[in-house]
Amino acid sequence: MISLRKTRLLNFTQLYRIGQPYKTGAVVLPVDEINFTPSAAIEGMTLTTLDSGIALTISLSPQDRVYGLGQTVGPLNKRGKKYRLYTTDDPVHTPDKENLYGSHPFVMIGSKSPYGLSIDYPAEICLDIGFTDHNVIEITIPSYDADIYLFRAQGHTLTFKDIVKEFLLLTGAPYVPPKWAFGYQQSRWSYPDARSIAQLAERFRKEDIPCDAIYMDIDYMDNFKVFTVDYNKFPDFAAFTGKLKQDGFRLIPIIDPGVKIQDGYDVYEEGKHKGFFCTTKDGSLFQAAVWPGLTHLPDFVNPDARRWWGSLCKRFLDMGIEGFWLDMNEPSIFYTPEAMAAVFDLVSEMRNNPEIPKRCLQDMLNNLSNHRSYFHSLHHRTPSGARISNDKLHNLYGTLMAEAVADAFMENMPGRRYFLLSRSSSAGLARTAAIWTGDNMSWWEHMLSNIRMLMSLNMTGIFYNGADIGGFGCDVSPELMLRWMQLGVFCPLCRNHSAFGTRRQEPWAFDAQTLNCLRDTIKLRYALIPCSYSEFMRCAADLTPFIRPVMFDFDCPFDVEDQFMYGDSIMAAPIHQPNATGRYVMLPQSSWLLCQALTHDNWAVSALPPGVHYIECPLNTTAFFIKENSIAILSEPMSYVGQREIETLRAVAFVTQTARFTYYEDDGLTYDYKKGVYCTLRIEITNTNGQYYIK
Ligand code: MIG
Repeated sequence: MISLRKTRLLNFTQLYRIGQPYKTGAVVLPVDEINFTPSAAIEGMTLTTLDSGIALTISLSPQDRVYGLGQTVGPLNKRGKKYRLYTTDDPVHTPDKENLYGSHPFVMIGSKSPYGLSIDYPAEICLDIGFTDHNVIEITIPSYDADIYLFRAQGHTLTFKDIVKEFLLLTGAPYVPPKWAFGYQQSRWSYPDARSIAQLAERFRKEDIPCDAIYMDIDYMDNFKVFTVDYNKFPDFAAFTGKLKQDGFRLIPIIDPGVKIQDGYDVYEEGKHKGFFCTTKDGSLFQAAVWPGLTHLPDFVNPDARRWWGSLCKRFLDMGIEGFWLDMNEPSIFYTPEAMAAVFDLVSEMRNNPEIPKRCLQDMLNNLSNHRSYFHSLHHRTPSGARISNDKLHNLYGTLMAEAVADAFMENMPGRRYFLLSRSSSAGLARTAAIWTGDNMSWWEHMLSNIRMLMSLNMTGIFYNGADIGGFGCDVSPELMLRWMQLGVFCPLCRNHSAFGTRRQEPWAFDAQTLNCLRDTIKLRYALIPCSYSEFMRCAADLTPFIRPVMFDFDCPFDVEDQFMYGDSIMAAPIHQPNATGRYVMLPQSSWLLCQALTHDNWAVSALPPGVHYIECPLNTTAFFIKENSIAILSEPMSYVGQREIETLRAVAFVTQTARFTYYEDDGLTYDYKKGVYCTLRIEITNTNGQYYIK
């Protein structure tokens, strides 16, 4: 018999505690100090004890939608698929995949009166959401210890937005990046040295393409040794960082967790000496092969190891770095020495025994990366000193790494906002960092994935996120690049990144016409920053998803998964299909102003009534909508955020009665806004019989 207790929290949360759950840190409320009362059942679901854990069964009505889960492949409405929340480095995001880099066990279920469910558990959770049986959700957890949060109001109807807000009250307010993070960002695996980065920066200014950040992928390091800079490539890194910052560019180096095993390498020596690396069950150091060759993985579960990692980050902060991207933190393991030895054994055996099918070797090689057995044998030390297998708290690794780095920023740049992207994430990451969605491909299908993940990630509190624009793997066509950049106008993180060996993706890597259109598109993004930033900051304070399904705001006759609200005034409807010169859109409830932007200040606008419409959108046009009685605010685009003071704001409004917008501005760099240091400008436009009044 498992122990089940319950309590009430916040406005409409019920916490069901099964056994003695591991303290994941996902929840910011002090739930351990609460008095629980015994419970016989979890309201609205069946709890079953299995041989190796528990199962929760929930029935679905035909019209129920299921939203959430943060970063997964597949539809926005999660119904009809199986998911496995176990963070993994899987670079091929095909529809069959059940897990990616993040784990966000939070779903909202329903249609007219939805309720929410969040599971606080640090390792594998399997969800069969109407896959085996269309009308049943079955969730299995391989443990007898977990916290189940139910968000369900008694006596009144909740909206999806209410539930997200309650979830964020529970897990913490979303991470807010510095304002420059709303600019365009350029990346590539890799810009290897100071010279190539300087040329890149110069080219942006020469081409008159705004840009705020340049990424440094793994090749900046000396032999992939984390926290080193190859000084042959960067003779004076601090001076280089400073010079770029003067020109309006932030440099963002990548940080991988694996520490190269090499005598004399200080990070390795110190980590080993202080016992900060993960071990095997018997306490010997665990070896994982990643980019540097054989490495040890830092034990981020240990708070002292986290502080140590933070102190290493300081080396970069002292050289002017204000942002990092954290890669490989699922954690990713290419192979272990033991697994490789087994490959060699098989190869020798095959030499002697031609009967062994070649497929055996093929299978073995295919299963080499991130084999589940590695995470069983990888061990951490909990704060109480006990050894625990990574498999039991697997999903926390990336989030704990991000926390270590965030703490270093907060300690060393007190009061200043930092920029932090993590690839892996779990509940709780949303308050310390942002994510990019990993290794997508230059496929049209992945634009649609990008759109859906924007919304699902916003539901879990990761408001600031984005995919590699243009696609990471494979070669991009100019058309796909351009359409994706048009989507990028409405992605909080607007970063063009591509893999080693693929076609170049910088804006000038294509023909002249594509270059011109990309420039216009990026400038449109910059012109909209006053609007985007005002809305983002408001949503972050209100705990309302910045990007959300149209169904969250309106009654829709049917669901649309490829349009989204971007704040309150704007609805994006990106083109995500090849050879399209337009698309169908669904305009819910009110009339909408169709904006067809050629450049930031050359738009055709027309009002459309509610319903389904086909809209024209040639390749050189970014199309989006302004809601009836709403305002969008624009400024002249700059070469980078904060280049000049904003002197003139332009309003594009669609007013049949009264429209309001609150323009928001702060220093963009500190947390002083939390102390009230910001200014707002309330803009109101009234239409009285065709006469417009502005105040
Ligand atoms: O094994 O650092 O998702 O953005 O360019 C690949 C090289 C490692 C994966 C990241 C990608 C990055 C790449 N990394």
